[in-house]
Amino acid sequence: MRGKDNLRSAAEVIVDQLRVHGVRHVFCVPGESYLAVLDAFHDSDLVITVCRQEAGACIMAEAIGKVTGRPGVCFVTRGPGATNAAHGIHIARQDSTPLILFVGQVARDTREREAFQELDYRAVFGSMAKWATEIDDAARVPEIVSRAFHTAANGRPGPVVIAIPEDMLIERVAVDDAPPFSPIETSPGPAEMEKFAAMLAAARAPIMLLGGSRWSQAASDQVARFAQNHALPVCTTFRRGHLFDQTHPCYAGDLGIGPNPKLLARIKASDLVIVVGGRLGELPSQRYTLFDIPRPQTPFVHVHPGAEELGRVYSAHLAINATPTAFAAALADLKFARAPAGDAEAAHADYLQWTERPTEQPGGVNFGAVMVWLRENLPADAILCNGAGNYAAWIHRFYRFSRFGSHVAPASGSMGYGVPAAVAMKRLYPDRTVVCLAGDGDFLMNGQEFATAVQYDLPFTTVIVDNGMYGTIRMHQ
Ligand SMILES: Cc1ncc(C[n+]2csc(CCOP(=O)(O)OP(=O)(O)O)c2C)c(N)n1
Ligand SMILES: [Mg+2]
Repeated sequence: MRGKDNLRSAAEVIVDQLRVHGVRHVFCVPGESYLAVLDAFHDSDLVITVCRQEAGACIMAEAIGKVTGRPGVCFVTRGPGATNAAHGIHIARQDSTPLILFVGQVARDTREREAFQELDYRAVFGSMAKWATEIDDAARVPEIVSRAFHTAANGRPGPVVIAIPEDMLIERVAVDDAPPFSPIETSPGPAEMEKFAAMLAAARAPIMLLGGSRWSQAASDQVARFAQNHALPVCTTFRRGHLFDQTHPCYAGDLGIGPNPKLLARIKASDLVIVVGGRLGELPSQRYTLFDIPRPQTPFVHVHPGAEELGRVYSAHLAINATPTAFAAALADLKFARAPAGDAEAAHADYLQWTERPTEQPGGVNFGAVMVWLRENLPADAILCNGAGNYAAWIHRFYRFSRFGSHVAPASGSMGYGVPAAVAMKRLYPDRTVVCLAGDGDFLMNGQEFATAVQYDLPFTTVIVDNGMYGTIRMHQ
């Protein structure tokens, strides 16, 4: 996109960096604060989705980050655009999703006068984003955007916010593109894997809990093979059911809200807990009651890609700073003096018994039966998207996810997620079946993105569980 003078506007440099770093999809709501970027979009081959509201746009980008492991990208205008987009930033933070939000900013010579729609994004997003910054110098666009990709995707992934002053965007500069980024794998050391093997070999009743991000289909398959070889029961934590094939004979169930009491009993009776990828936050830990803090009573292995998460809540007997992908790959090389053996068969039988048939429900519609129908009729690679509400309990209990990325939903428990996530999934995977499941309250929080789906001809099915109330809150009351 260089002119004859070999110069590019900063906006063009930004768009070129997106291309360099492998971005294909950008979600946005336009704003006069970043017109130069809109012009640069026009001349690029990026696939742009113009959304109805910034919360929807940012959630779409977050959903892309969730299933690809590479930062989703969103552009919004300053002030109200940025505060609307905060919805998606908070989800990316809690869900450990790589995401980059670009926010238009007032011109540099008007800053700090509280100019039109001005906000200090470092302050506003300081505690919500993994990094919040502003680009002052057009020549540093490649450096800062490159750092944003690395920061968003490495270690424990999260959201990055970059403010881009409108006058900076039109400056013309001669700069080189940054080299393409790729997420950095953190691998477990041989000594750690040896210790892990010894702990597993000594255990009579081990259980593995999968969560967090930085997974892939290959990693999920590697864990499944390892589990099968050692009869190791594997459960998934809240909203991470797609990390393990739930039809696999080692699948022990979903550890979230209202889990199978037999699964809880099994975890409490286990003599080795192996947490891979997740933080074991408030919901899967059953409000932090499952394990003692800081030192769990049960031998506890914690594998996490973010070093700062190890020891933050749980002081594990063995902490391994590794991505789930690298840890899963290392499992195949483990050597055991005595083959470990778990009780996967009984654990899976408990799971099947808990989920086989929908429970009796009052009223004309049994949502459990709807989920059982969906699990029997949807293709295995169908993608289910949802937000928050009591209705989601039936998804977790009765659906059987079998592929990585087939459940796209917020571990942060944010309403309004399903519709924008479904738009993003259909945009990313036009040939796959996408189903949005939403409560009546949930649907209307970002339901306007239905218009985006229609505009871009993105057909997906939405099932609205209409009980005429914010049922979750009624329940708590
Ligand atoms: C953005 C957001 N706002 C508010 C809440 C609090 N909240 C959690 S569930 C819920 C009600 C959901 O209602 P609905 O979507 O109709 O589902 P139901 O519980 O009735 O099945 C509310 C208000 C939330 N989780 N997220
Ligand atoms: Mg409702």
